[in-house]
Amino acid sequence: MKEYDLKLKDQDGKEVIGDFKISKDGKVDLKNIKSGKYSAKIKLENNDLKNLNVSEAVNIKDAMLLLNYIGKSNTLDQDQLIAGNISRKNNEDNDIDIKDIMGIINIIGKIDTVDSLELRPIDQENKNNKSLRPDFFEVNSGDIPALQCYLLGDVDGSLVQNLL
Ligand SMILES: [Ca+2]
Ligand SMILES: [Ca+2]
Repeated sequence: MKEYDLKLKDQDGKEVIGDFKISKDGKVDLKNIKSGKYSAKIKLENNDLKNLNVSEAVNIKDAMLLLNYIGKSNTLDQDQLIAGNISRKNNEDNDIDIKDIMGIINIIGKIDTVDSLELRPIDQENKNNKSLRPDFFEVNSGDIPALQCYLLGDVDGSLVQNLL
């Protein structure tokens, strides 16, 4: 796997200036940032989008998973709920609804473009906790929690399995 650039934001949504990477073995190097809460995305370049087949990773299967979830004919696990929750009000909406399905349709129809992967902390102690993982993760003196990456819209995680 190649190295990817990370875009970091602090708790107030301000971009953190610096050169942050996710390394070939999937680790994030954040030695030089202050303790606090951050959110992170992996920035994808045009070449990455092609190499990772991002446009194929978000497809009608993902939309159907959400549709059936809303119709209560299937359940989704925590990872699938995070990846499916494209439409969020003020980053606080944890619900899956028709707007999230529209988000997927817009990606399929190339009305919206995907240019990044989301990173979320993995709650090791509460793996079965159904509440959604927060956007922000704590950094304490250089130590960062385990992070999982998601392509929003890729509900079944077909891309992320390829990437990590
Ligand atoms: Ca939503
Ligand atoms: Ca998919």
